[in-house]
Amino acid sequence: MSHISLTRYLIDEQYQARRIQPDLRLLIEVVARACKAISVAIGKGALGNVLGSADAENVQGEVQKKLDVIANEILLEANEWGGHLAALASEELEHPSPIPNRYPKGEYLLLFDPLDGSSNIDVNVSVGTIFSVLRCPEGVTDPDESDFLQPGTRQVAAGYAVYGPSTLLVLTVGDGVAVFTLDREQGSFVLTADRVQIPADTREFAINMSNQRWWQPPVQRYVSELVAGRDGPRGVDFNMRWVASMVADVHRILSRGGIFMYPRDNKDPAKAGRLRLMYEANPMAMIVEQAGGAATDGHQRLLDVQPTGLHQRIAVFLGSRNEVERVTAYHHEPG
Ligand code: AFP
Repeated sequence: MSHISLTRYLIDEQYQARRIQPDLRLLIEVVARACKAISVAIGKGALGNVLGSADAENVQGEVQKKLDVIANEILLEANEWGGHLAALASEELEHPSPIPNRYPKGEYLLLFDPLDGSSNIDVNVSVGTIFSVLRCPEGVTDPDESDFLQPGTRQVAAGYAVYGPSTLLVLTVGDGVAVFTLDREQGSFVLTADRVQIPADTREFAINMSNQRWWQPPVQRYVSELVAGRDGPRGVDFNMRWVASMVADVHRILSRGGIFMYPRDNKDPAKAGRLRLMYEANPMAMIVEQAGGAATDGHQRLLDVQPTGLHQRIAVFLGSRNEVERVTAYHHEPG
């Protein structure tokens, strides 16, 4: 079966579905090319002097891995000169990065987590890159952080690359979810699945159980029912997976269903959760909804949340619609 390329898919979305503008097509192709370069760097492993700590901390106060820095630099360099962006933001940078004055500017804002799951990189477990695309507000030529603070419903595109046994690019421009596999011989992403759908029901959940004692009551109830299995109120057994790379857990759910949870917990009451809204939760929520799933923060639809900070954290429940709706309903019950 001859697979169409990412470029052909984007051309069809531009001319047939009339869903995207040329600059957005260029943006996505640039990000895909950067993900190919990141995949090559990761693939070298210990042979490429890319593993281990970078002996530096990022804005989150987390020790950076060398590949966090490498992936961030690849994405920044690839995107600054093309003329498609007004500015970009990264998990690794405290403030948005402006487009240098020597380059033309465009109408889009790009946000990304350059290397998600970096605590897994040194043990050879799948990691990824997550990205989100917004429009720069009309008439704004030098966007600042406030121009990025748009709800997830304003995203014009979202995607992730997962660097696993194969390297995949998963993308939505609002017309369903497409999966591209990197053909390493050709050096190009080719379409291997389109209009992916997440089953509404599942018997598989993903959560870091070691935080259980700090969960709030609705999550305690929901997970204990899953663990009780056929002997409990659900009447069936469930399985658990936790890769601790969001891209890997979300891709499994996109592929066969499931529910992914990173709730807020009382371990650090000041933190609203671990995952970041703008460049982890929102892009994944757009993808999951485009695939027929659901995504909430336990109380409301994630894509409706009005951001208050570029690096704000939020609780995440996403995946098979019926399970996300159940655990969200538990948050709305009294007591
Ligand atoms: P790192 O990038 O620091 O490894 O964090 C990955 C992540 O943001 C997300 O990809 C995982 O789902 C989650 O954190 C794992 O968190 P725990 O290590 O607390 O399970």
